[in-house]
Formats: sequence, structure tokens, C-alpha cells
Amino acid sequence: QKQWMLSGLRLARDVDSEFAQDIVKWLAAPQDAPKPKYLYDAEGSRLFDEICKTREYYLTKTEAALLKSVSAELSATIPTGAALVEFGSGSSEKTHIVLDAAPQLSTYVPIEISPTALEEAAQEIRTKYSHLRVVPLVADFTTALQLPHSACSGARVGFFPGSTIGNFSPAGAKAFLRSARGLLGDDATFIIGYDIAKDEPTLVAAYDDATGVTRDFNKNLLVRINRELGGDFDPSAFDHRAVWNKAESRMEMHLVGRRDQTFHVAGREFSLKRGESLHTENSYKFTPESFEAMVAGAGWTTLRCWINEAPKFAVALIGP
Ligand code: AVI
Repeated sequence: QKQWMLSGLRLARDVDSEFAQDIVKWLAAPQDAPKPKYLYDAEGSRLFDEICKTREYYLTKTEAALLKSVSAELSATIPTGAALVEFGSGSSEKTHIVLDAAPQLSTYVPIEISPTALEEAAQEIRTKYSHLRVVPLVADFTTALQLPHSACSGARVGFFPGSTIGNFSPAGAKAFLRSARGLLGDDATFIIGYDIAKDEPTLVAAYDDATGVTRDFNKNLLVRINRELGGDFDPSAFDHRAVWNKAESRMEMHLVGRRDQTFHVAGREFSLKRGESLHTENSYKFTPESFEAMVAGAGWTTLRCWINEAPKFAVALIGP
């Protein structure tokens, strides 16, 4: 009885959460993707790490190689005593590339919503770079933030790798860039990795790998909704689909219904006809010109841009 009451309480709280409200709104009009952060529960984060290792997903490998090849030039732009502020947990190889190349950095501030992922990453960095002051910040970096006091003495260098900026809508990306400018301050620089639009087969393969990890990553959203919002999705009733939307310059992930179906989430009923889709993610691809225009619209200037030719991927250094 007590256990039942507890789980009843948990459900009552969860159906009122931001996640519940956003998902209910999305399911009523699933032609627009929900916030990208909902794909990253613990299992979603694990599956994304697996995606990065697939043969087809060129983004991570290409960006790491590019960062390595330009790391000395990048380091030359970082002042002594600066703080590196990373949007994301910083458990990646790319963080190590920048920290290895720039021993003049005195502080490292990873910003991450998951406390466990953040603490793990922070501990790893503390162990490897004993000269660094590591100041982790548990927060959703899409909301307005303030840097911890101890990270405010030197210059700030933002770091947002992985083309994660492509998962925002154009308006969301602009809003993020504006709020990052407020957070990092007037004299900051900001290193951003972004993917470049390219031929359709390369793009589609990257989001529909042969081993099916991206399919599992996509369907994990339904699994998460079932667990956290009392949903009754049958993930096997959906096909994973990756589509290049050339007009919008974005890769899209969808879950396409294999049959007419009705499902329930957070106490609401929804239905979907066979062949109709739930749009689960956008991943915008840029040209150097479109990226430069976007950052300019948010008050930043492009200082440098390094581009890998094949497959095309860019690392930009922007400043005030
Ligand atoms: C995290 N983000 C940049 C990835 C992307 O490429 O948009 C997420 C992803 N979705 C499917 N595969 C990878």
C-alpha cells in the first residue's frame, strides 16, 4: 500500500514536470521536434556515445582530428589565466585536445544538466590536469546562467563542440548564442564546432547507421516516455527514419508508425495513422556563410574558421 502511494506521488509530480508538459504538447502536434535534451537520459547518452563510434557518423571523428590539427593556432588565441567554459559535460576527447594544447588555461568550467555525468567528467579532468581549477556547474545551459565567482577573474573562452548547436532551431541557436555572450562577458572568445551541409547519402547514412544504434537512440525517447510519464508506446510499432530536408538545411529524425495506433502518455490519449510520423530531432547543417550570419545576428563576430575538407566540418572561433 505504502509503495503504491509513493509511486502514485511520483507519477503526480512527473506529469506536471516540464518534460511531461512539453511531451504532451509535442504529441498533440508531432510535426515539430521536441527539445533536444529529452533524447539524453542515461541510456540516450550511452547510445549517443555509441553513435560517435559508428563508421557512418563522421562528425565526432572529423572534429577531433580537425581540433588536433589546429590546436597550436587555437592555443595562441587563449590568454594566460583564462577559464575554459564548456557547454556540456566535457567527458569527450575534444576537451582533452584543447586542455593539452593550452596549459596556460587556469580554470575549467563544465556546464552539464546531469550531476553524475558532470562529477565523473570533472573528476577525470582534475586527475589528469592537476594545475587546473575545475569548477563544475550543474545547470541546463539553455537557460540564463551565471558563472561561479571563482571562474570570473581571467578571460573566458567558451567551448561548444560536436555540432550540438545544430540541434537548436535557428531561433533557439540565436537565443543560446546571445545568452552565452552574456554569460561569458564582453571580452570572451567562443570555440564552436559545426557540421557543414554536404551530399545526401553521406548525411543520411550518418543518421541511419547499419548497426542500428541511431535507430535505438531514436526509439529510446519512447522508452523514456513510457518509464517516466506512464506511457504505453510499443517501440516496435515504429520505424526509424532519417531524412535530409534540403530546404531547411537539416537532417531530421522521425519515428514512423507501422500501423494505425493509439497510445497513452501522462493520462492523455493520442492516435497516429500508419505512415504518419513523430518528428524527434533536427540537426541543422550550415555553410561558413550561414553560420557567420547566424552568430552575427546574436552579437558575435567570426574571428577564425577552420574547415576540414572531406567530410566537411568546421571549427569557428568567434568573439565580441
Ligand atoms: C548531439 N548531436 C550533435 C547529434 C547530431 O548529430 O545532431 C545527435 C545525434 N542524433 C542522431 N545522431 C546523433
